[in-house]
Amino acid sequence: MGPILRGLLVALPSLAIGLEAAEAAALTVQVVDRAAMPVVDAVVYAVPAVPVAATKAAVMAEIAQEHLAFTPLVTVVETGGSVSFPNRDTVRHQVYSFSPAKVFELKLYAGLPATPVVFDKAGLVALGCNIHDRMVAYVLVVDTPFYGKTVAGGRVRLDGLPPGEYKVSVWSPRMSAQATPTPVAVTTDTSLDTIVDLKPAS
Ligand SMILES: [Cu+2]
Repeated sequence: MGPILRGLLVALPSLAIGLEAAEAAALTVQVVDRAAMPVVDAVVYAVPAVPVAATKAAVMAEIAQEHLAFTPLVTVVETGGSVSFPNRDTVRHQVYSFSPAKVFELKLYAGLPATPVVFDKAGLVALGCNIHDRMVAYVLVVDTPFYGKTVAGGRVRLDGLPPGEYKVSVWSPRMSAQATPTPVAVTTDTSLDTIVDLKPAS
């Protein structure tokens, strides 16, 4: 066996390991409160230390108005994402936000407004309706394609994360304070448990 071939055989295993490590991983996060009860409908998002190219097509989010309420209460979009606001009630609504991340107003309307609203700045946007004071909803605009909302068990699975360092954040309107993002090194499929402080039930 010549020296060149021997060198190749030695190099091959390490090359294979290198390829494996580059595969995308999943991050599963469980969110519980101080009483260890699962928190559902919490937004979980992982911001990579090194920005990644878009891995999925942008989806148009929808916040409907039904029975004089916004549905869903919480929506998360990547920065630059759009949201449509179909009105499925028989009364008209006037949707607005005064939040610094997105100030806008949809003049009194019925049906589907012609253009969706683009959320081009990261941050929390609180929505209201000028006609119905009790209507409230939130759009959390995040600088990452890796986000989701917790379901039963307080769990959410974020897929397709390239290996690397991430800062994982949790947000819910039920939380009493903004939690500090948790640094997480993702190499293979990874799990993270987080505890959040909730506002007292009213
Ligand atoms: Cu309204």
